[in-house]
Amino acid sequence: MSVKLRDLSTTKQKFFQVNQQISAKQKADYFCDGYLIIKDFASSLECLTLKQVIQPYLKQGEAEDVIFSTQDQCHCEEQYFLESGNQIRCFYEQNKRQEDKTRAINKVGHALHAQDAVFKRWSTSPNIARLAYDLGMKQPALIQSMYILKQPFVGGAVTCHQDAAFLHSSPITVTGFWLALEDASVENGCLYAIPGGHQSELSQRLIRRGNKKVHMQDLAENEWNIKEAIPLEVKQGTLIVLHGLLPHYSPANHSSASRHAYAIHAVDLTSDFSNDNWLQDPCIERLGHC
Ligand SMILES: O=C(O)CCC(=O)C(=O)O
Repeated sequence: MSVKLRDLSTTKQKFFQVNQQISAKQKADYFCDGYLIIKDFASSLECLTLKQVIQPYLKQGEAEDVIFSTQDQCHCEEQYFLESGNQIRCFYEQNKRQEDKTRAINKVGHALHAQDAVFKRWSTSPNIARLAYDLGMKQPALIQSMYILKQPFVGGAVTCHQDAAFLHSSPITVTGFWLALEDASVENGCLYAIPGGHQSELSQRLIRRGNKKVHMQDLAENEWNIKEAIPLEVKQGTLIVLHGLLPHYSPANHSSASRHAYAIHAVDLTSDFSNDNWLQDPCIERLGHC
């Protein structure tokens, strides 16, 4: 019997496995290391569903040829990128081959959490909400989402960064929830992070001036040593929570296995979201208390 996954996610059948509250030890680990790894956060059905629901967006063929590269940030000058904060748009790898566009998609962003019913349901689930409150957020709200494909052989590197460089607020509250939709290993470009690196200052900020201009501004000397980064190899369904000041990156994928992930970013609405962030007019999805 073939299963219609999209239907499954909207019927009464259980789409989410229900997760427990995190323990005091997990919370302490998060504040010590700047990240928290939660195994089996999502079921294989949830992962499969999200992987299926993304497919039509990859095939829609309307995507402009905008490359997403953290090496030179050239995408940042493009209106297609700047206006994607409340849209669902595809971005390409730097070394894409013209004849096979779908296989060269780097990521889909930045409002799946609001503009697609299934992604919205997963992103705003009580599991994510509970986690955000458990980690001390007072009024957590999702503002950005990305489906990252890291496709075989072409999946590019993401340079070392702190998420607060892109989603800045005073005080800094941005928190990333990164779900492995496929196993992530050293071979296919898993995340790397510097344990405890979130205790360093914010080193850069992507600043937007007006409608067209964005630039990366250096704020402080990098205090972190990238050699201290460790690979976060995880299985499908694992969630990695990332503190907004944690330096993290992922190398290119030179293997034959893809490394799909879904990342959502929340801020605390009690903090002031900086009005010179690249992301303006985001889709805000508040996470309810549960
Ligand atoms: O998935 C990746 O390779 C990078 C993701 C990332 O940097 C993020 O979600 O902040």
